[in-house]
Amino acid sequence: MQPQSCISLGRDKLNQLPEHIAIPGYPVENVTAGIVHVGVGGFHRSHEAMYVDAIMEKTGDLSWGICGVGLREGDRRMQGILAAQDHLYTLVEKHPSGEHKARVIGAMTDFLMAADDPTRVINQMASEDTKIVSLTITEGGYNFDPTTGDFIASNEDVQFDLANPGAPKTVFGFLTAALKQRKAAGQTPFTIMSCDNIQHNGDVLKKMLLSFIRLSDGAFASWVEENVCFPNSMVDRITPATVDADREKLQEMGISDGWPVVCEPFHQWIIEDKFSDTRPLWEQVGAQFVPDVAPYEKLKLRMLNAGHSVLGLVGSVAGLDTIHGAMAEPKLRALLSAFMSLEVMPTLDSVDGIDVEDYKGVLLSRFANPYIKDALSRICLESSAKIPVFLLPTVKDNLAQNGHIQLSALTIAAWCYYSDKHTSEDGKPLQVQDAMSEQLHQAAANTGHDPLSFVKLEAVFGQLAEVEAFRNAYLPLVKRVYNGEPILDIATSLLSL
Ligand code: CS2
Repeated sequence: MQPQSCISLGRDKLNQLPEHIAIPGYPVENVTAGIVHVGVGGFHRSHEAMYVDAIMEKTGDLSWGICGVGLREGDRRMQGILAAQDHLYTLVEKHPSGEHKARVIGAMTDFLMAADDPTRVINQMASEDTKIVSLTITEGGYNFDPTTGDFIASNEDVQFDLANPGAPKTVFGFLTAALKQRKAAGQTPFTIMSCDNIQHNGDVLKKMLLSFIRLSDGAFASWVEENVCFPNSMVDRITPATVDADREKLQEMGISDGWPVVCEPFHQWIIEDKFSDTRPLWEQVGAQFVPDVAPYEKLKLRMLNAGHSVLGLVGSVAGLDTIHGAMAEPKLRALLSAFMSLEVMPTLDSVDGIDVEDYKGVLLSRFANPYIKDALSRICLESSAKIPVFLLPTVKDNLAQNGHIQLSALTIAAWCYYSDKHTSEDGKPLQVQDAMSEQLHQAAANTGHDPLSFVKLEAVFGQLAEVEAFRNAYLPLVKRVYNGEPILDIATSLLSL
């Protein structure tokens, strides 16, 4: 039940909130949108929107607000809830000490559902006030073939957009329509900024968008290529899915918020300083602008994201539920630590100002924060889009330099078991949410007849199954997992070799 002193979040109630909840010091009603963001999930709200809120607080320049856009029907619930609270929401940082720091974020001006009014979304992007269109559309949203890196032109929605350029469905259709308007009006185009966990995320986005545009208009593609900037960036902040307990905790703190965001205190944003037009001075609130983001991206994707996948896949098969729970299991923590040191670190490039050993130490303590309660199910969802980006590049580099691959191979064997059985080794049901779940399941279910069946799935693994050194590492491990040897014992045996 809502305690009497609990205030429902809304612009006119901000001043009534208890003191321990920080509120914007700027007039939220005066914020105007300079950014359109596609894919408003927890991560966007804990990261870019937080930086926007911070820069508005610091400088008083209120022209960098964010108009959110939802492309998927699944976004409608959040859109409705945020609209009802004037697009305000609470960001709760959970510190390892147990302290919860709450702040209302005033960065968002609006949230449009693209399917309801595609023209409005196109016009919003095309408006001269929009300097940046940013995206968090997940690794799978870029529509590239993970083995060739090429744009998948046969995708149904892509074909739809080619036939219906005025009412598109994909992000590529919207960006194209809006950029065409900007060009026709003789205006400077907006910057297109990817905030997804993909190596060279800006370059990949540029390649995909240009491939899409070339399908209908080669000359316009050349204009986009010459005039639009797509900065690469490394984004980082662990943001678990919001659960009811988070809403209840906020009610105890005196605020009723339909969809708060919870996250760790740590945040990092490293951006290539390459913008088509002006940009917020995010360096004044902790972001770092650098000429080359690649080594930072590589470090983060291979250490943090792949580290998460190791804990997620091996931990789920071992019957664990959360990242901090996995870290509390000494065998799994040792596996993760060895994975980072033996398999990832030898493939990294040196990064200015970062000591990789220190980076690893910080990561291990971030993962161990017991208040974050990051579910392994969140980590494991859409693994078919994540593993080729997070883990397989490390395996390929190690194969090329005769490096260590066993711990990666064990993680892939765990993923095979997970995809086949949809349960942990002790029979606990595991949630499977993956665009390729059917193909993964079929390939994995054939392991009894052909132990390489899972890794022969070329759409995910390319030609990996043909590499002898990989087969030699993987085969005994997948057999041991299927023979019922506890996965954490297998991990331990690999570490003591
Ligand atoms: C996670 C990321 O989705 C995943 O598998 O590794 O969401 C991770 O928590 C963020 O990238 C942290 O910055």
